[in-house]
Amino acid sequence: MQDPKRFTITAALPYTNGPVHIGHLAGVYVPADIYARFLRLNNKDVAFVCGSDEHGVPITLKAKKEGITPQQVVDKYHAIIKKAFKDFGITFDNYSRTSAKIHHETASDFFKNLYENGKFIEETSAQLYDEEAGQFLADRFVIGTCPKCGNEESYGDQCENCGTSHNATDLINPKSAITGNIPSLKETKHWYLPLNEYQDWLNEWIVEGHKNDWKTNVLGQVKSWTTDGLKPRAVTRDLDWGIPVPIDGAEGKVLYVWFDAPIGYISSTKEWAKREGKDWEPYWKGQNTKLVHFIGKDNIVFHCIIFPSMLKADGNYILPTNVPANEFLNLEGDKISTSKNWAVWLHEYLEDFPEKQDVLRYVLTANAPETKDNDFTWKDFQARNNNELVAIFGNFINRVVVLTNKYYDGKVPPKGDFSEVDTETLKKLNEYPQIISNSIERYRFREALSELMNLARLGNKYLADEEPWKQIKINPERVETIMFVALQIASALATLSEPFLPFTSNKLKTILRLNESGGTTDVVISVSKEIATTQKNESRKDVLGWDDVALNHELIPAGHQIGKAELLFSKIEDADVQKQIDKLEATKIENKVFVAEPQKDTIEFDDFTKLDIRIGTILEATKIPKTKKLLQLKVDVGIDVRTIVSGIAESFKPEDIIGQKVSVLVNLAPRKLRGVESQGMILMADTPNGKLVFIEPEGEVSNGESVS
Ligand code: B3M
Ligand code: ZN
Repeated sequence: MQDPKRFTITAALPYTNGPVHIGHLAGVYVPADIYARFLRLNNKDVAFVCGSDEHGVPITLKAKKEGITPQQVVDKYHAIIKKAFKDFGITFDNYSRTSAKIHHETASDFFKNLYENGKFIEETSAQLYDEEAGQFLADRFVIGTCPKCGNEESYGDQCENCGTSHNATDLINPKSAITGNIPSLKETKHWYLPLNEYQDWLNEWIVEGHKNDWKTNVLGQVKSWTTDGLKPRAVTRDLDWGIPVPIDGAEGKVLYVWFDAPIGYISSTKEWAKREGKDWEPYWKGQNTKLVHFIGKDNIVFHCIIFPSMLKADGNYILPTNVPANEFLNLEGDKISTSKNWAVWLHEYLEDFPEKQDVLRYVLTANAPETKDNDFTWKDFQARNNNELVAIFGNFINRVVVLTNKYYDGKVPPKGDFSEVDTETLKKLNEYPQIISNSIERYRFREALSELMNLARLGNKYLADEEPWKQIKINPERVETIMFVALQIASALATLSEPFLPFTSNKLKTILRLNESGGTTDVVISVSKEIATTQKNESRKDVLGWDDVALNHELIPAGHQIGKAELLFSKIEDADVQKQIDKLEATKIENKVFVAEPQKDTIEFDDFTKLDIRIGTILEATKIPKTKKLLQLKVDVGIDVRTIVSGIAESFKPEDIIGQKVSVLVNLAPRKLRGVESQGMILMADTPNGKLVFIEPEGEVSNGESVS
C-alpha cells in the first residue's frame, strides 16, 4: 500500500467480567498506544478505537457468581476498565461499549445484510443441552476435551491452549459448566457462517499474501486452521444476554459474542466520527486506509479467520493490513489468571506505585511477549527502573538540566564552534527518529524502546567523554558548546520518548519548556489524546515533531529558558517490591487446593490403644546448632518433664512457644537426634503455606491428661 492516507487502529475489546491487568497492557494496549501516538506525532490521520466487550457467556457467569444482573456487571467493570486505560495514558480516540445502542444497530444491520444476501447457512441440529439448568450449553457454558490438542479445559467455542475455534458439539466428553452434568442433545436452529467457502481465499490472502510481513506466530496459527480445513461456524446462540438476532424465527436467540464484538470496532469508529463531525466510512471502506488489529494470540482465529470472512461476505469493507498479535505475559512464572486472582491489576498497581505509570509501560514494553510468552517478575521491574530509567535516562537529563541551571541560570548557551565529536554526535542524534521508526513500523516495540535508551546512552557517553564539569574551569567557551549539544539530545528524548513514556515525555517537555506555545507555558498535564490534538493544532514550531529531530540541529535554540531540575524517575526499594511478592504469595496460598493424602492401611483397635498421647506444656525451647529444623524442648507431660527434639524451627521461634500447650506421643521409644536424646514426639499438622501448627486442646486441660 502506498503511503496510507489514514490509519484505523483497533485494540481488542476487553471483556467486562473483571478489571484489566498487566497482561492486557503488555499484550495489546501499550503496543497499540505506542503505534497510535507514533503515527500522530508523524501527523498521520488516526482513528484509534476500542471499547468494552459486554456480551458473551463470561459476563453471564460473572453475574451468576456475584448475584447481580449482567448489565450491572458490565456497568461496574466498563467504568473500572475505562478509567484504568486513561490512567495509563492509553490514548483511544474513542472507547465505546458493545451494550451501546449504536453497536446494537451496527451489528444488527451487519447481520441482516449478510442474511438478506444469503451468506448464512440456516440449520436445525442437535446441540448440547443441560436438562437440570434448562438451557443450551455454548461457549464457556461447556467444558470438554479439545478435538485438536487434547486440552481437557477447552470451552465450547474455543480452546485457549491451541487457539482453535470449534462448535460445542465438537468437544470430547463435554460437561456443563453450570451443573457439571453431562449434556443431552436437543434440536435448535442456528445460522452458520460457511468458513469453508472462504478457506482458499484466506489461504491466498494471508498465508501466501502476507507471508513476509505478518508475524510468524500469526501465520502459523492461520496455516494450521486452513490446513485442517475450516467448517461452518454458528454465529447465533440460545442465550438471553446479547444482541437479539434481528430476523423472524429467531426469538430467544442472540448474536454469538465473537460475531458482534469485532463489529464493535466499526461502531466505536462511527461513534467517534459522529462526535468529531467526520465520516466514518473511509476508515473502514477507504482503499488507502491502513487497518491494524492489536490483539493477544488467543484472539488470532477471530481476527484472521472469522471477522475477515464476515467483512469479505459483506463485500464493502477493507481488510486488516496487519494483525501483529502478541503472545502471553506470565507473572512470576505462572499464567496470569483472573479467576485465581493471579494478576497485577492496573488499579491496584497505581495505589502502590502512584505516578509510576511509565515505569510499568517501560517494563512491559522492554519485556513484551512479542514472539514468545514472557515472564513479569517484580525483581526485574525494580532492576529496570533503577538500572535503566533512573541510572541512564533520568541521570542524563538531570545532569543536563542541573548544569544548565548552574552555569547559565537555565538559559541554553550559544552553540559556538562544533568539534568533530559534536558533529558526529549530532549526526547520530539525527538518525534516531528513523532508527526508532523502522522498529515501530514493523511492530517491534521492544527493539524500538531499546533504541530510545541507546539515545540516552549516547547522551551519557557524550557528557562523560567531554566532562563539562572539569572543562568549566579551563575552557568555559567549550562548555557552552558541550551543553548546547547535550540539550539537543535531551530535547530529542523529550519528543521520541512520547509514544513509550508519555508521562515522562510531558514532564521533560515541561522542564525544558518545550510545551510553550505563543509565549505562555501551556503545561499540558494530561497525557490523553488531547495532547496530540493540542500539539497538532498549535504551530508545530512550538512543539517538536518526530521529523524535527531528524532534520533540525537546533531542537532547542540558544537563549531558550529551561526550567529547574526535577527527577524524572525515583528508585524503587526492595521493600516496595517485597510487598508485591508477599501479596502474590498470599494469593498462591488462597489458591492452593489441598489434596488429602490417601488413608493408611487399616489397623486394629488394639494397635491404637498402644499409643499413649498426653497433653503437655513447653517449658523451654532452644535451637539445635547447625540444624535448620530442630528445636530442643523441655516439655512437662504431667508424668515428668522431659527432653523432646522437634523439627519445628522453620515454623516457630523458640521464644514464641514457651508455655505452648501441645499433644505429645510419650511412649515412643527414645532416639538420639544430633546427639540429643528425644523422649517422645510433639504432634503437628501441616498448612497450605508450609508452616506447621500445634494440635492443642481447647479450654483448660492439665498436663498428663490422655488424648484418646
Ligand atoms: N473480548 C478479549 C478476550 O478474548 C475479547 C476481545 C474481543 S475483540 C473484538 O479476552
Ligand atoms: Zn486445543
